[in-house]
Parts: sequence; structure tokens; C-alpha cells
Amino acid sequence: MIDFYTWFTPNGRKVSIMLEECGLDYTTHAVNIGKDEQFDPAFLKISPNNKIPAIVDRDNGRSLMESGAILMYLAEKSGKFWPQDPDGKWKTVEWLMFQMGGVGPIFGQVHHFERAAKEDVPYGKKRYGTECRRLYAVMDAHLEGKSFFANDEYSIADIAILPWVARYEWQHVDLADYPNVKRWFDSLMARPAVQRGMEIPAG
Ligand SMILES: N[C@@H](CCC(=O)N[C@@H](CS)C(=O)NCC(=O)O)C(=O)O
Repeated sequence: MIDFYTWFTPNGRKVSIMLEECGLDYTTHAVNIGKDEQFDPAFLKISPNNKIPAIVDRDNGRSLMESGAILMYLAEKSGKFWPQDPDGKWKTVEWLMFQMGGVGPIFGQVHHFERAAKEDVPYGKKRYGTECRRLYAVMDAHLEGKSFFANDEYSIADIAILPWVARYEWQHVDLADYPNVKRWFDSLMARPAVQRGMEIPAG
């Protein structure tokens, strides 16, 4: 049984999609980051960087923060979505890290400057919007003739990128401009486990 700490964000949804895809037993704990619940001392023991998502695996008492690490842990625990032959393994890590180091931080800044900033900052919008569209172009070129990011097999790399692309409207991105990304996105969004994962936390 996994205790899963999350909120309504792409980083949280990477993990809820993975839990649903793997069919692992879990209990969701909503951490309202709008009310600073991530600074609760009990939560900081699990997630010392005061961010969701985080998990505690009740089977062994292990706690983990950082969505990329959690995805690798759950893949190893379930034996799913992380091929272990050297080529598949490292291609998956490569595109997972592309998400962790590129898509996540840059799209997150786009969301901030487009929706949350208390003042209009054209420079921030332009800088991160340009980089966001460059990343879409990289993904689109990579997905040409492929169904998935790594070794043409559904993996934690796809699961990591998907909830960020799902907010394309927040990014003022038209997926029709990136047809390979759109094809990939539509096929993954048709998966029942993805649809369930995108609804967590519920309510
Ligand atoms: N690199 C981290 C980023 C996690 C992250 O940025 N979480 C945000 C929500 S998406 C958060 O909890 N923010 C609260 C805060 O910074 O105080 C991961 O991938 O897990």
C-alpha cells in the first residue's frame, strides 16, 4: 500500500497516472499547496523540499519525494513501464530527464507568467513561451514515426511528459502545430488509467 501526497498539478498527476497504470494499491492525501500545507512539519519529514508529489510505501516504510524518482521507484516495484535492457532503460531515463530538467521547469514558468504572476511581465512570458515552443518542436521531431518517447514502448518517460502537455491551453499552444505530439497525446489520453489518473485528487 502506497500513501500518495499530491495536489491538482502536472507533477502530481505523473504519479497518479503511474499508480493507476500499475494497478498498485494507494491512498491519496491531498496537500493544498495554495494553503501552504506543504510546509506542515509532518509533510516536511516525507518531502523535505516542501513540494508534492511524495509517497510513503507502507510495505517497507520508504518515503520518496521528486516525481522522477517516484516514477522510477514505482516502475521497479511493479516491473512495469521501464524496460531493463540497456538500450530501453537508458532511452527511458534520457526522456524522463528531458521532462524533469526541461519540460517541467520551463512549462511551469509559462504557467506562472501566463496565469499566476501578480504583475504582467512580458519578458518572462516571451522567454519561457519561446523555450516552451522550442521544446514542443523537439518533441514533435522526436515523435515522427514513433508512438512513444523511448524505444517505441509506453514508459515512465511518456507518463512524465503527458500531464504537462495536457495543459497546452495554459501555454497558448495549438497542438495542431505539432501533429506528432498531438497524435501521441490523443492516443495516451484514450487510456482509461490515464483518464483516472488525471482526475486525482478527486473533487
Ligand atoms: N522537481 C519536483 C517539482 C515538484 C513541484 O514543483 N511541486 C509543486 C507543485 S507542481 C509544489 O509542490 N509547489 C509547492 C511549493 O513550491 O511550495 C518534482 O518533479 O517532483
